[in-house]
Amino acid sequence: MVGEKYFGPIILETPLDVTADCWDLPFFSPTHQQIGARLKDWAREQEVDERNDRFACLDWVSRLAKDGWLQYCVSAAHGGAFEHLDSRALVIIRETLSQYSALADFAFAMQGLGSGPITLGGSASQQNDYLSGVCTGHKIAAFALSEEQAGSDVAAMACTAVRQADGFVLNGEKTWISNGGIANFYVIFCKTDPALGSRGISAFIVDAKTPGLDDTTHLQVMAPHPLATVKLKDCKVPASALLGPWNGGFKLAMQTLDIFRASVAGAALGMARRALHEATTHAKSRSMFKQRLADFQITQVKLGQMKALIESAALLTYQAAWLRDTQLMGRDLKSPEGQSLHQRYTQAAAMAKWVATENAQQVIDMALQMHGGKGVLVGQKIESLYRDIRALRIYEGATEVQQLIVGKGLLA
Ligand code: COS
Repeated sequence: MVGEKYFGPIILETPLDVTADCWDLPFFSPTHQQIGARLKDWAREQEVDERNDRFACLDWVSRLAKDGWLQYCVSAAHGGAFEHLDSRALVIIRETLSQYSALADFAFAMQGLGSGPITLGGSASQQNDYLSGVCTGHKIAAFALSEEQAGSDVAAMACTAVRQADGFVLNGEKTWISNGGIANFYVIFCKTDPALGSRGISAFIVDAKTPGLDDTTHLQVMAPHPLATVKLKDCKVPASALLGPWNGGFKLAMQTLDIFRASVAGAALGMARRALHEATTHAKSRSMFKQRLADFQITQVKLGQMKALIESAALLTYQAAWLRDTQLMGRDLKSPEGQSLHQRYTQAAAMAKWVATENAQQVIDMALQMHGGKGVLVGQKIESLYRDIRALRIYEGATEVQQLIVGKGLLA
C-alpha cells in the first residue's frame, strides 16, 4: 500500500495514564505538569485517519494549531506560550503525543524544527513573516540540511548558493527532508564558501513555490510520514532570504539541533512508555501453560528491565531540558561560563537523544517479543511502534554522532 499506513483511525483501547508519575520530578514546574495533563486529555479525544500520511499530517497540524499546542513551537513575541522555546514543554509534549500517534508527534516536532533557525537567528521581519503562521498552522515548516552525501558529515554538503546583484541562486539537492512536499517554506542550508568547510555554509528561507524548487519526489519509509527530496535548479531567492550571518549556517543548524535533540529523546520515551503499557496489558490477559503470562518470573524480569531502561533515559532527557531552560537561557554565551554551560548542554542533549532512542528500541523489541506472533500483526500498536521508533536513532544526528559529540566534548 504505497504511501499509506496499514491501519485506520487511532483507537485507544485502554485509557492511557502511563506518564502520571513522571513529571513530579524536580526538573518540572507545575506549569509543565499541567501542560502534560491537559495534552493527555486532548490526545485521548482525537481520532485521525492516518491511512494517508500527507493528509493526516496536515490534519494533525491544523488540530494542534487550533487547540493551541503549536504555541510551544514559537516564542511569545509570535504567539508562543513561553518567552523563549521551552525545552521541558517540548519534551513533555512529544513524550505525550508519541504515546498516541507517531505522526502527531512528527507534525508537532517539524513545526518547531523547521522554524527553529528563524526563531534563533531570524531578523525581526523574517520572524514576523513566518513564526506566527507556524503557530497558527497556516505555514508548514521544513528544515533542509541533509544531502545524499552529507548526512552526519554536514560540512560535505554540495548544494550551493551564489550571490548575485539582487539576491542568491541556489543549486543542488537536499534529501530525507521531513515535511517535504507539504511545507510552505524550507530553511535550506547551502555552501556559500566551499573552501571553508563547515565555516562556509549559510542558511536561506525559501518559499516552497519559488521557481526552481521541486519538492515532488516523495520518499517511502517504513513508518510513513511526509518525506521528500528537494531539488534546487537555478532557484533564485531575494537578498532578504539569507537567514542569520553569512557563513554562519553550520552553527545555526547545530544550535537548532541542540534544542530539538532533547525533544527527540522525549518522543522516544513516549513510544517506549506506550510499549511497556502494551506489554503489561498483554501479559495480564494472555494465558499459557495454565497461568497468565504475567505470572512467569521471566515476564516480570523483562518488564522490570524495560521500566529501568525507560526511567534511566527519562532522567537524562529531563535533565538536559532542565539544564537548558534553567541554567543556560539568559546567559551570555560568549562568556567563559556561558560557553562551558553551552558545551555541557550540547553533551547532555546528545546523551539524552542517544540513550533514549536506543533504550526505546530495546524496550519496544522486548515488548513485541512478549506479544509473540500477535506482535508482528499489522494493526497491532506494538507492530507500528517497532517501525516508528527506528528512524529516531538516525534523524537529527545518528546515535554514533551523539556519542562522538560527547567523546569530543570530554577531550576538548
Ligand atoms: N552549537 C554551536 N556551535 C557549534 C555546535 C553547537 N552545538 N557544535 C559545533 N559548533 C561549532 C564549533 O564550535 C565550531 O566552531 P568554529 O568554526 O568557530 O571553530 C564549528 O561549529 C565546527 O565544529 P566541529 O569542528 O565540532 O564540527 P564537525 O565538522 O567536527 O561536526 C558533528 C561535528 C559531526 C557533530 C556535526 O556535523 C553533526 O552534528 N552532524 C550530524 C548532523 C545531523 O544531525 N544531521 C541530521 C540532519 S537533520 S534531520
